[in-house]
Amino acid sequence: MRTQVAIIGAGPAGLLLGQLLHKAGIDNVILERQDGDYVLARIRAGVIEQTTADLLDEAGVGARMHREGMAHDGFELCFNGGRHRIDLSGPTGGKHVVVYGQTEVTHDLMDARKAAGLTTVYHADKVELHDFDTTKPWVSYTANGESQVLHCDFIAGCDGYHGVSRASVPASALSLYEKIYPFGWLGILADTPPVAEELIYSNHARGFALCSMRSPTRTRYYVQCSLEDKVEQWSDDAFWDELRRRLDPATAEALVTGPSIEKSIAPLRSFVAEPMRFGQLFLAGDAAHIVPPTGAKGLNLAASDVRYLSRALIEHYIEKSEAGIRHYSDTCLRRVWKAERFSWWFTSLTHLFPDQGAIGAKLQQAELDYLVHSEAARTVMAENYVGLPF
Ligand code: RFL
Ligand code: PHB
Repeated sequence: MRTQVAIIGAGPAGLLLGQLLHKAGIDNVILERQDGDYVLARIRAGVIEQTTADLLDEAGVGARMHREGMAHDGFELCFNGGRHRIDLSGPTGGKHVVVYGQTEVTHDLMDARKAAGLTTVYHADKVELHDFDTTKPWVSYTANGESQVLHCDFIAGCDGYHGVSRASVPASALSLYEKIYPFGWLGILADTPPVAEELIYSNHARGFALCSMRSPTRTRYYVQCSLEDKVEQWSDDAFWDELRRRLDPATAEALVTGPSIEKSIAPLRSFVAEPMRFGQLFLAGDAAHIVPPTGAKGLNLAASDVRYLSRALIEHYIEKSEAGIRHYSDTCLRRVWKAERFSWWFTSLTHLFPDQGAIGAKLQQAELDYLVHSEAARTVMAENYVGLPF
């Protein structure tokens, strides 16, 4: 088989890239290790930045997001027993975010890919990348037990943190930056009405909590937990009790609980691999960088890489210019590092760190108090939360 761009991974990064390239008349094939249902079953991101929403529109897959997604122009910070609103649209000239699950984005992209008749090979096993330091790269894999070869001009590594793409690059060509946080997030999904109209990020002496949602009837809540915790140890009742303890009394009182329909623990990590291009191989999304979820930047960063990469490839094929390809890594990384900084800072401000001591807690309280009472600080928060401009 031959294609112009071989895309490894059918997560949001790979699917969105495939759709944008297809719209520009560039042929692409996606190789995915899992099946579509597995990809759709992963409950992950919930907050879409305006620029990501614009890109989904550009790819022609934004209609359902506009219909069913919930535009939020603020969120709340909870600390010291009270809730304080951070306005997003005032300080940013009317920008907002859209609360719409990653599962739904992926669904919309899969539907569009199917409707366009584009090739996605699910259950692609033993994917290996070859000769990407030449102009004739190729990918080998097995499908239905048979060995296959995909010849291409470029390879887009959109296969997440544990994928094969970054692992195929010689270690000596990579610089890795990593921070592992000493806690995780225990998340649950429930068919209950959201406790408030907007998201609530809570700093509490027992640890961080987040009240998020997927729809007016479906909620997504998180509590900071120990890395040693196992999901099975957390009954629904234990989760709800812990969440209530970490909210202010009025919010705790208003919380509607119910049986969980999903429960999982995610570790928190900051990670960047530099550069993001090796000859004809490009890394995009979680394959190149991870942020802790506080601030909801992961999916949005994946979309921003894909925006740069699709434009670079369109420039190459249509305008016969190599400038976008040459600058891809540097351009992405400038934006990546700013999102890394924001996600690290927001995590540091809201979580309980084992070594922070009494002084650490007091310093967090002082910064939160400053944040909600300073227009300058609120503007910095809003500008980063809605997504920095391109
Ligand atoms: P993905 O989604 O991991 O997809 C990679 C795909 O590649 C496949 N793959 C392979 N295919 C072929 N061969 C191989 N050898 C392969 N190895 C892997 C995988 O099966 C998979 O289908 O990466 P992508 O596309 O870069 O997308 C990144 C986002 O998924 C991620 O950044 C976000 O989910 C992060 N995130 C959030 N981001 C936000 O923007 N807003 C949020 O509110 C938000 N909340 C979250 C999050 C991530 C979380 N977890 C669980 C890590 C909340 C949580 C709890
Ligand atoms: C979510 O709804 O899953 C979510 C929302 C905001 C975040 C992280 C996750 O900062």
